[in-house]
Amino acid sequence: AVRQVVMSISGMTCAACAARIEKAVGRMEGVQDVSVNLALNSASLRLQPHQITTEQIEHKIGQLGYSAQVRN
Ligand code: 9UX
Repeated sequence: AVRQVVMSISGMTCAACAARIEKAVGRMEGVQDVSVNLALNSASLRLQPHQITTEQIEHKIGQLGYSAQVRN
């Protein structure tokens, strides 16, 4: 099964910020696809729920110096 998730991200100020997040999150086990939209302050992800949690992704983005939370 695949879970489609949208996250709100704060703290991005340039295109390289979005690229950093895409690269780091895209390397995580269980992330099938990630696309970060700088203008919308959001990320769209496809996850394998048995391999990764949204909390792990939020934590990773936090380590990079941004803040992320799942958008409901
Ligand atoms: Mo450019 Mo985005 O230095 O932090 S990567 S502002």
